[in-house]
Amino acid sequence: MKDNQIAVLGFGKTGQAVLEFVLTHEPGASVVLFNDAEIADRERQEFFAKRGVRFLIGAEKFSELAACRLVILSPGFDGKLPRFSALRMKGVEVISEIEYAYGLIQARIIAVSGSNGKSTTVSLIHHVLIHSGRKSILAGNIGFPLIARVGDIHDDSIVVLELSSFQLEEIVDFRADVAVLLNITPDHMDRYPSMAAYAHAKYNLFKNQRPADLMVLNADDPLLHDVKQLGPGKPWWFSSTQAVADGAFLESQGISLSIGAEPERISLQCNPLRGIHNLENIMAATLACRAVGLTPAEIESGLKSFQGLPHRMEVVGSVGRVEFINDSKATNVDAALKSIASIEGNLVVILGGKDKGSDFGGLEKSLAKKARKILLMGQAAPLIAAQLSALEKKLIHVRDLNEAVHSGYEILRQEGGVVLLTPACASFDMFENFEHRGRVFNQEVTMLRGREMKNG
Ligand code: UMA
Repeated sequence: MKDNQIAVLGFGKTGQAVLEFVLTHEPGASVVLFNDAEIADRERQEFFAKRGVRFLIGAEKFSELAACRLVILSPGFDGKLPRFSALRMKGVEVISEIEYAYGLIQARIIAVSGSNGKSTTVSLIHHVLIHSGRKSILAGNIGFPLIARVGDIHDDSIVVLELSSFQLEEIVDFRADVAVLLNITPDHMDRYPSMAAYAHAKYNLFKNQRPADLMVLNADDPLLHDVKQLGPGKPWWFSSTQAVADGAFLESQGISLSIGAEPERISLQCNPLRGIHNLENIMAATLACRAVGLTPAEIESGLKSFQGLPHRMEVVGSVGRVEFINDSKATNVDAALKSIASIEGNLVVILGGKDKGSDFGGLEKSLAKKARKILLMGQAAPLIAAQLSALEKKLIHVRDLNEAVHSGYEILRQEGGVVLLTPACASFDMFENFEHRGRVFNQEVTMLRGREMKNG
């Protein structure tokens, strides 16, 4: 890239990791950073500007990218938009961060996608691999850009990569030895014109696989049945409802595996994760670990010591008889449905945030059956209220998480029960991200507990 111009798009986690990489590894290139919005973090901007990065801020500066040889996209950028076709027409190479980083590594890759459960599944796989002494590198949508981990990856490493549909849209050569697709349910309908377009982005996970590679697929998801359309890899299935050949299924407090000559079994007696959806994640993780050579005993031992992740059905604690659960990562309707289904007894649900073009009517049946009250907050609150108008008597509008935590507590303090934060929305209307929203929820619960203890 000597004497050429490289553009990095986006000044978030990904863009900054790509900047670090190109500044170190492409010393002869001139580097520009493009961002549509103003950059809030002036200190970081200054840090990179001092190292020679030229900043192009604002959509009107996009045309200047035509002078670049290479443009590297952060996942938030939609590469299908006409402004990118125009760049490509001018001969500029436009690639995603994942594709750029993939070109630099040789190790085996386990890639995981799906509308829900990705982060839990990659964390499980990574945990079990490390527990059994393998060199696992965790990266991707879970929060660690792949490019930032390239220097740590050796030929004998196993890269465990969480991929979102955004990251899969721009796949050209990327190939995973083991590709896991957990489920496809509506999400990001503000970015895709249809469910078919969203599913198609997910199917890219398989497109470069070879016949010896593995596809790990949910047998209960009709959008994953047409294996021939998905790719040439060998399918292994998992199911929480039926026995499957070539895969994993549930059987008396454990997982049965039917992938070799002899059936195998993994006990789930010490499973720390709630809900059927997590059993699916565990089965998918088990198959991925089996695919890279771990024994059932190694997998069982690793699973036992997995702690779960923050902001995913995280039990924050109890105040009196009220338990608070933080599922801030449930940013779509399907994820919220699964969380609600996994809780028994009195329930108050906190919904709302930034809408992504969702159909909240999908929650009606489950909420009618299980929720005592539904607390609505954020930008999407009026829309959710309109779509759940049949449940009007259960709906309460709250200003913020502080009010939600206090109202939930007051509603349940006599009889006891669970207050569940499962927003079914993105967080960006009120918070930096879902982690920030989850942390605020946890803090509010801690403060409430302190106040109640003081009051005796
Ligand atoms: N930006 C523009 N124009 C655009 C889009 C974004 O200028 O059209 C700028 C923003 O102003 C900002 C930067 O780009 O400065 C943000 O880039 P980004 O949206 O790609 O976010 P990153 O911080 O790089 O984080 C991304 C993923 N975010 C998204 O896909 C939206 C993170 O996933 C991921 O952890 C990280 O890369 C590391 O791989 C988060 C996410 O919400 C968790 N993912 C979605 C999901 O899970 O549903 C897909």
